[in-house]
Amino acid sequence: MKIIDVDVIVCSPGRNFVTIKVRTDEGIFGLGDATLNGRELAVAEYLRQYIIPCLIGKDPFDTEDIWQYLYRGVYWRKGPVNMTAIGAVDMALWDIKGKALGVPVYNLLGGRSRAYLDTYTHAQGTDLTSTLEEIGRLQDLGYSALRVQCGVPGLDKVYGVSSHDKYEPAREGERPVEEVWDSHKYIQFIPKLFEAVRLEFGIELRLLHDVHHRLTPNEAALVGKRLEHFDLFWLEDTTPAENQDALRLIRNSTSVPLAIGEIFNTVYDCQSLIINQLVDYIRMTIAHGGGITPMMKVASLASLYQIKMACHGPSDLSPINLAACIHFDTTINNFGIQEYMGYPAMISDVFQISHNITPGRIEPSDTPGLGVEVDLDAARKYPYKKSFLPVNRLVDRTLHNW
Ligand code: CS2
Ligand code: MG
Repeated sequence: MKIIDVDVIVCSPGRNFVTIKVRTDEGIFGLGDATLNGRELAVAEYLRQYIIPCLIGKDPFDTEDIWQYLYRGVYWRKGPVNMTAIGAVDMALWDIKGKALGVPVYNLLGGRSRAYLDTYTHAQGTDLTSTLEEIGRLQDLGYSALRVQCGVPGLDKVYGVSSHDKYEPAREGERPVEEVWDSHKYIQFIPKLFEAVRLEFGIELRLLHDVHHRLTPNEAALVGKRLEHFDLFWLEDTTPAENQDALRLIRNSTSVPLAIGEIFNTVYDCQSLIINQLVDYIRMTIAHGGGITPMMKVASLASLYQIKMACHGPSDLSPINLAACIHFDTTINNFGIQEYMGYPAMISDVFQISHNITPGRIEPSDTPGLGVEVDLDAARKYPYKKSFLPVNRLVDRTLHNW
């Protein structure tokens, strides 16, 4: 079998997605998600100019060699644009292999390690009362694991609490909006939030929280200690992800479970975190981390240290990335939990997923390949809309991490 052509489709059914369709001389095609929120066209053009010409004529079954060719053969390794492009190609090739052999991708990776996947979704509110209401609503729907984010008194807008809907805040426009942040106000408020949640809902609910890279190591250690007796499932991205050593200080100060990794692109970004056992969950994104091929290797390394994989699965990645997560999660032994936020309703005009998704749980289907369909005619009805993630500043306008 040979690759003969690759389409790059940029569409915006509720938000921007970049999709690739790898075509073969046998008529079988594979789908990959090349979405990088707020930088979509960079990946699309990188694929068109530099990656696709190198794929023509290659055998799509050679996933390992093609991955090495695209990663090591480039010399300028790593980087989110590059790794997202490689990730999309890798997903699409596994999709082709599965379809050609008539098996779901998880059967090519190691088969089923579990009957279903546990998921968590996002609970958010602008204040304590509305956050508690939202948790109650989601619990009634059947969710037993929730990421809880709440507006902080004195701050106009915080990460994870969307003003318009539940989806990630990439906003249309020619430049990013700016938000204002104050770590002190946040640190004072967050223990009160989890105290109220435990008082209202008891200890059964699995609770997660995302700090979104905003604290210093010492501030993160303090928050971790103050949250310890609320028994969190994890505390995510406490400090900027570039400094792996920061996790050592946090780890030595608190037993709160730590999760990190959504902006990592390669195993080298978490190598020292894993071998020094500084975290409990690796949250790499399959699309941004170079695809299924390298993620299997990350999972193997993490498994040596009882560290679990909990892939990033926000709504700013398409259902193709979600499907890649589902196959990966189904097969690895060290699966933690899968993030699932849901999608804007109109997404189903373009993407149809075969897996059975219910509140708190995903059952993988045995459809050959990844189990996702894309309607290209429908995609054309939703043209790309330039959008950016916000930029964050302190009250005195010093730039801070968003
Ligand atoms: C978030 C992400 O899902 C998460 O845990 O941290 O949604 C992140 O903000 C977005 O993917 C950014 O595009
Ligand atoms: Mg996160």
